[in-house]
Amino acid sequence: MGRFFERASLRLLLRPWSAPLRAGSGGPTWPRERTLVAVKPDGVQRRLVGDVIQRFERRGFRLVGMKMLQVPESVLAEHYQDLQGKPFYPALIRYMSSGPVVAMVWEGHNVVRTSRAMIGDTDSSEAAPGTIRGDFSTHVSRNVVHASDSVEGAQREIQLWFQSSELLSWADVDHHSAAPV
Ligand code: DAT
Ligand code: MG
Repeated sequence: MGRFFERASLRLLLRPWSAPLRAGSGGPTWPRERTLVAVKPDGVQRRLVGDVIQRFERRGFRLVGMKMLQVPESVLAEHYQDLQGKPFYPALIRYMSSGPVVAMVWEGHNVVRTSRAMIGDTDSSEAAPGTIRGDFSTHVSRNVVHASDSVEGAQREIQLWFQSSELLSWADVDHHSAAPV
């Protein structure tokens, strides 16, 4: 019996993060979608980190990784590889490496698509009020926040920015009925 539980919990620990999560017995299954969100240097300097986190928490997403870092240019070059050759690329790399960034991994149903809606249009002047960029940014080159734009892109970016040991899987506990320790 003990062996069984040992093996079961080992399986749980070793499950890759992209594997489907079974919610309760007979409940629905869905992939644990994750995305990379980063508060850019202008967002950190303007004290907007808390606001960004609050929006994702209130929406109901699960924070599974977070760190503050000065992003190396080599990481930014890979992160923005599709934009190499654009006239604004050198300025983008200079700006993104100019100060600390707060990088997060958020998890939840359709988190990639929903977080793109939450951050708003790339061009701040097109970003709807109520979105992060629509509320806090006036120029495309200082648009406060990054969020991955596809599920495949998110997987690539998360692997680029985070070690797997920096990502924590956790489950909700019913704190009202849990016995105090
Ligand atoms: P997003 O950040 O919405 O995914 P993107 O991937 O097209 O947008 O571009 C990455 C970043 O590059 C964007 O957040 C800000 C900068 N950028 C994009 N277009 C720009 C432009 N026309 N002028 C200056 N910076 C730009
Ligand atoms: Mg992008």
